[in-house]
Amino acid sequence: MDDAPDLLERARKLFAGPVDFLKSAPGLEFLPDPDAPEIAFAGRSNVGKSSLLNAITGRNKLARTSNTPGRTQELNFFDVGQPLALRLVDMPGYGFAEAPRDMVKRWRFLVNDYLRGRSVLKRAIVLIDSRHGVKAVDRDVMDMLDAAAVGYRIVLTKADKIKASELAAVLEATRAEASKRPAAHPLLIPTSSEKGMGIAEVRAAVLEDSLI
Ligand SMILES: Nc1nc2c(ncn2[C@@H]2O[C@H](COP(=O)(O)OP(=O)(O)OP(=O)(O)O)[C@@H](O)[C@H]2O)c(=O)[nH]1
Ligand SMILES: [Mg+2]
Repeated sequence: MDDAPDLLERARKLFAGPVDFLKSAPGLEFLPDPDAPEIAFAGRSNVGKSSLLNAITGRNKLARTSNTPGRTQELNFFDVGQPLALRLVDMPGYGFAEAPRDMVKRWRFLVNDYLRGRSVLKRAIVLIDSRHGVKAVDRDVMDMLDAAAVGYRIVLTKADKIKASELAAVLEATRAEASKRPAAHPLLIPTSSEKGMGIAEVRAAVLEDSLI
């Protein structure tokens, strides 16, 4: 971990530079050419994927966020750095009960097929809401990633919404789950997009993963 401060600083500089929306892909046939490393943000609807993407890029309205689950319905690609260093992918959420069944099915296939089959995907970031911990749908996605040998990091979101003692407990429980999973990174990152907690660490993790 000797290079950790260096990585934090490099990541800070990278994300302070150009970040541009590239395209929205409603299906796998619309994916951009696989010409840059990709890091994808996955997680249940409303967990805070788009908000985290905005927080790490320091841009409030880059990715659309909403109180209503199901805001993000396509794979959205964002180019980071000039020259292009990496691509962030904001994904539709899973486990969204109120959406029409066929729509949910379509998103699930899109997310799963992308995660399983994308050659330039370096790592997925699986977001877990600190208030709720790991749910059955999260386990389904992690099972799929483990089976496909796609590495992923677990990031806890909305840490500002719970007490420090509750955060410590959910971190411990989530760490115990992660340790049993072959493709999960052992280090968890607690975050708050609202308060800026853990954001520098996520930037560094994304940069590090892009270099794999
Ligand atoms: N307090 C707090 N609220 C947050 C945080 N992150 C996100 N939210 C709120 O949670 C709601 C959902 O955030 P989004 O970023 O749109 O969630 P998403 O995972 O992209 O949702 P879908 O696109 O529907 O899958 C919004 O009202 C955000 O303002 C956080 O760190 N703290
Ligand atoms: Mg979203």
